[in-house]
Amino acid sequence: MRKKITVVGAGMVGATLGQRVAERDYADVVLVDVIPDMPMGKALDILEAGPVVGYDSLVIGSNGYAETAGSDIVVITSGLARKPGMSRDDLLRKNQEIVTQVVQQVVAHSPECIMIVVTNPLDAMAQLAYKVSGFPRERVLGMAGVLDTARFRAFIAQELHVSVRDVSAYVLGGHGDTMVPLVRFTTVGGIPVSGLIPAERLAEIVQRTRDGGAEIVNLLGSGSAYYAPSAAVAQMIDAIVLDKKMILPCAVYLQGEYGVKDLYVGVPAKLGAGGVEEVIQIELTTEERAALQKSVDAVKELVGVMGI
Ligand code: TXD
Repeated sequence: MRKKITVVGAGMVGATLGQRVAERDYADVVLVDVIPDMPMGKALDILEAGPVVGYDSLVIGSNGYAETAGSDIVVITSGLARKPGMSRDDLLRKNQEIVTQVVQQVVAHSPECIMIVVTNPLDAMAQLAYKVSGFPRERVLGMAGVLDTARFRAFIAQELHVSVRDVSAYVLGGHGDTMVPLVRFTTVGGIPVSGLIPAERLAEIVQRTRDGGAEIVNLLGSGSAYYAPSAAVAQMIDAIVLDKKMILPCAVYLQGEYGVKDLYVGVPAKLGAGGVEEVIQIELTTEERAALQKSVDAVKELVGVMGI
């Protein structure tokens, strides 16, 4: 049986993800959106690329959830995108409403699915999806760390004129201004980056990573990043569908790990067929711990405002 992957929100991230998943040729794809006919149009367009690109994935669009029934993975991208000058947190209330309604539908139609949340503010929306779904934490995770890490890796690779494949990096914490790039665990061909890039320059690269989302928003003029975000979600889906046991930074509901309880925070996690199979714990320095705490406090505040 082919897997079924539903993407709720057929906007920029959702539709691009639909294309990326269809091209993997290991699952059928359902795109759901509230805009009449739009998801059907995008789905048909992706389906019609199959003969040229060489995939047999079925791609269906819908304004409802009947077609999503029994999905193995559901990705939630529905919501409003950030506009220039708008913070992630401004989106909070509207997206809280949207995500609550969507999760209720998802649970009703695919009670066994693994949910990947993408809608911003990411960590708070993941927490909302977890609470509304009643799923175990293994089956509700958020995408942010893979994207943040990808940005960090891309900038380091450019700086050193090396392949992005040679750069490994970790980013902990919440998605946004409080993310914590772990320079200590960032290596180029196995060599710690701190020995390759002067500290001052490295600090600039870290800051650019933190502002990575805003940099794209400002350049685009309308909408926000979607090529790299959809690539990041697709990698998480690969890890789950192919049971790869990949260690990827994801937003996970912590239950004591890193000294954090009952909160979604970005941490390295092992992803496989069961979803989040393990939270990887790293010993942090005092400074890193303080930076992570700032991040935790920011998520706590949002979650408090949302009353969840
Ligand atoms: O790292 C990350 N987590 C992120 C998050 C990286 C990139 C984008 N990030 C966030 O994802 C962004 O801030 C937004 O909250 C979401 C989706 O971003 P995208 O750029 O795809 O936004 P679009 O193009 O506006 O698409 C959102 C779609 C749009 O077509 C709406 O009609 C639809 O969501 N929408 C709904 N679909 C289904 N059901 C409901 N209720 C609904 N409401 C809106």
